[in-house]
Amino acid sequence: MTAVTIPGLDQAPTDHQELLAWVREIAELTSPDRVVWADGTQREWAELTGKLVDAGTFVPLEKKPNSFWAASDPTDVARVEERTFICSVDPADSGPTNNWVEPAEMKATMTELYRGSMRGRTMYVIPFCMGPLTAEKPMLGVEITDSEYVVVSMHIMTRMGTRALELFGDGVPYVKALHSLGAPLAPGQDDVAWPCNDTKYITHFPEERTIWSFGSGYGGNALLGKKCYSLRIASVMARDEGWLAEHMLILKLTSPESKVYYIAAAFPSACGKTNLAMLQPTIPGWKVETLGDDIAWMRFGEDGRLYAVNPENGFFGVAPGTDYHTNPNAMRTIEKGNSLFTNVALTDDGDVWWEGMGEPPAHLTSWKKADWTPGSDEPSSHPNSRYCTPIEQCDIKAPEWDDPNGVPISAIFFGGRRATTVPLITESRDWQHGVFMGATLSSETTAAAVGQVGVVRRDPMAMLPFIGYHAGDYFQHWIDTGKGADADKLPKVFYVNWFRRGEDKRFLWPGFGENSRVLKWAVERIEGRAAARETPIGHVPTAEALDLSELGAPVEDVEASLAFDADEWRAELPLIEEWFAKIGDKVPTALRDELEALKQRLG
Ligand code: GTP
Ligand code: SPV
Ligand code: MN
Repeated sequence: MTAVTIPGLDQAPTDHQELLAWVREIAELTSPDRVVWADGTQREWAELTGKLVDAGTFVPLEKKPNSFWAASDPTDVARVEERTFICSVDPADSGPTNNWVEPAEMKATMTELYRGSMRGRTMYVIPFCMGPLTAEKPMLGVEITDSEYVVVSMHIMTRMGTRALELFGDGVPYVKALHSLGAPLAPGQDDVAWPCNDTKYITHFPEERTIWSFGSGYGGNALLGKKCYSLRIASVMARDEGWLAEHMLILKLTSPESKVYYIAAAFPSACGKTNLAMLQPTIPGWKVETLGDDIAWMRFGEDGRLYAVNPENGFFGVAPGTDYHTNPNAMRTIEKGNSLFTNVALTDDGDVWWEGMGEPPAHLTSWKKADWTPGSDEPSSHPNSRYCTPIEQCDIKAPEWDDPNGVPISAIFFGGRRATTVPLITESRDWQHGVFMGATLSSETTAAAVGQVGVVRRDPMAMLPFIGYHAGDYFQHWIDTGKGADADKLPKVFYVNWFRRGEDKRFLWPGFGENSRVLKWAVERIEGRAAARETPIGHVPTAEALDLSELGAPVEDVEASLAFDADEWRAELPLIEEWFAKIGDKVPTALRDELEALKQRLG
């Protein structure tokens, strides 16, 4: 049998036979017009962004250098949790929180979808590395995609191209990640600005460390190094190898005495990670620098402390609500250019605009590509619209953000979006209690995933859509992580809620830069200096224990944000029980003990 000839297929910049065989197999299945290996150069960026402008996918911005505006298909705007699958060999390994289909059946279904799915398009092969290239064991992957938007986004979000390919070798593990828009073009058929398919699958084969994605061009569904690899597949690797892959920002906090603390924080999607990671403190003498805004990989160092690395190379941040008041550091980062903006509004003079930026201009082009004026019924930007920008150009990046050894974590924050019940900050009693706080974390749903917004659900460790295996086993893994460690060296665990509301529905706590006051209290607790009152749910500061100097908000609001209400928490107990019932037999005994103890304390 003669091999199929596809231009570019035989011009690979590697002689890695196993990789070449996979690339050939996919090319033969998907039938692209040509194959291109992404090299990650500026020339490639210029060529592909040019191609996207010609296709009508991108509009170059007049006001920001080397930056582009894109509007997606209105149906392809967020992660699709309903269409996300963990196809473990044993369904029990996928657990009650994931969708599961038998792997062979899923492969058969998706193979038919992929057959010819790249016709009329270019198939790109993107070698990439999550985390520093200089890591002892670099975390490699290859994404095959037929989307130029994905290639240029991967330029920002990952270390990719030649510098990653150089790290590949015989027997060096890498994750295979296959992506197709599912929008083949017949000869002469005109393309659309945002090709995609109504049928979508975001599928993971955890034992094979393989990802198959079909039908969506949106970030979390298509940039497969991000949630698919760095959380769903990596959480399985982490379970097997004794580390943690978490949906966490990493920040560096320096006190007025020049003492450094690294803090990791897990909040569900669109609940404040990027904003906290780039926080500009309002209290004098304190400094925050950023290491990462979405994902942390953590493992114990030789000194027994937990060290965190950010696997990403860019920020894929929620645009609405971001401005010079809330997140000046993000604004300064995107101002430098080299950024992509998806589903925000376009101004008439070639800049981007979104809700939260202050007074809107008299006329905009909305994310739906329609005329928009301040009187319009709908927002100009989709609530999950995003900017995509390199960490490298963030003025407040910590110099050690790219250190393969990571940074030692002093505190872990879990947090959610709750209008009631959950105080501004609560310190856990110990690691096991902290794991209980994380495992029972609740939050109102947001626009970051397709579905209803504002519904309270349990989102354990902010990982509900990202745990690549059984949630009960994942909780046990967290418990075990603490058991093997020196208790004094473990991070202290806190539970925060920036989103509590007063009776008039207003946020009680001003948030954003003012959250520095909460960070200060947490590190003072670590130092044994700050006061707290003991409540049945943990240690909560009194208003006096927080530094409230020159805070604009009324002290009654701060007190209300810190309130512990036993009735509200008693009402929470059946919800936690229901959640544990869903997880079933695999809820660790340690967490059942914690629930019993909480019940006792609540009386
Ligand atoms: P993902 O990128 O989806 O994982 O989101 P994220 O967790 O990084 O959330 P982000 O920081 O982008 O914030 C999401 C939304 O929450 C934005 O609209 C912010 O303006 C808002 N937000 C962030 N921090 C605060 C805060 O301290 N208080 C209030 N009220 N809103 C906040
Ligand atoms: C999230 O939803 O948590 C995000 C955006 O960070 S996405 O890349 O779509 O996952
Ligand atoms: Mn996220």
